Amino acid sequence: MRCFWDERQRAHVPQGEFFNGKMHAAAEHRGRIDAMLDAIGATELPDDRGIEPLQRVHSADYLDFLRSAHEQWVTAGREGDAFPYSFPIVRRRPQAFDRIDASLGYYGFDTSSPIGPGTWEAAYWSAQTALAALHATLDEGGAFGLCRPPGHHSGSDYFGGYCYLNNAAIAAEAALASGRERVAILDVDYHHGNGTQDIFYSRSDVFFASIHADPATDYPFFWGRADETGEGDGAGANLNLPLVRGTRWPEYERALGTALDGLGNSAPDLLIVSFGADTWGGDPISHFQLETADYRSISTRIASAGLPTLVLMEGGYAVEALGANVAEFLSGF
Ligand code: OKP
Ligand code: ZN
Repeated sequence: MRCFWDERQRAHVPQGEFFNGKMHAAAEHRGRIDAMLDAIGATELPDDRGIEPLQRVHSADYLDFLRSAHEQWVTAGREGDAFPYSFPIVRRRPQAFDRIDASLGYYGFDTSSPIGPGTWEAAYWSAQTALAALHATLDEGGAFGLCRPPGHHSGSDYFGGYCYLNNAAIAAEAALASGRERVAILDVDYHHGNGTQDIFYSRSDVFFASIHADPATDYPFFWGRADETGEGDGAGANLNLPLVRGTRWPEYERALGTALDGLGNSAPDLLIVSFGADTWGGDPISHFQLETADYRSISTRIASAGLPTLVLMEGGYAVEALGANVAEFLSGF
């Protein structure tokens, strides 16, 4: 399986994240990259397909914000990473902002996702990596994009959950733009892919299925319940399968069967897998109990759907096992 990766994805160097009332070392750090690169071997560089594929998913004002946010932060006299700290709890309306503080809270939904001087560059090349792997998949039936930063928590006009650009959504839109009629996205990260869900919630051409920790107990808390099934044209095209903390392979396998049946019924031309290895038992921020060998079982089941399949990296924070878990997952294809 061809693997894509660009060294410019290292430019995002989060200085920390805020939760439980204090700063912690960033879970989504560059050590993850080396763990994965060591395990998967040779990678290829993405081409630069420009901003247009990003614009199919993200609003122009959000892209302008993301590109300039850290510079605005510095101009405002701040040091270190730009962090949101005040959020519009009431429903938002479009408005112009003069303060970077306001923009950060408007476009960001948590305090885990700092914007540093290299965040735009890294997120841009993470998205280009997804696009390169998409085109390899369209040509050859499958590929892996080592996306970092990840993407599935980012919506059309928001960042959060270590995600700034939604790589899976950008790949899905590019596939549609190049003539595919229907795409399915299967999200097997531990956390619900709220950004991807939001982007396609009222669309019938992109089916979204997600297996994740129940938002009753886990981040991102405000999305991911089973009764979120899509709306308008997208009614029935969103399938959430929340699972309890402590989930092991037997229960996971049942949910995977349900997800594959659901997305199979949508008759997609292409499957995009948002893959997180944070379902592993030893993950430092997550609470499922999958084992390394289970990743091959998951991917074997996915591969048996017989669809062209693009795998994109999302989370996975146990650096000591990340390489093995990713390699095990890819081995099933
Ligand atoms: C990103 B992905 C830790 C709080 C951190 C952010 C989690 C982001 C997960 N207790 N919250 O889906 O792997
Ligand atoms: Zn995750």
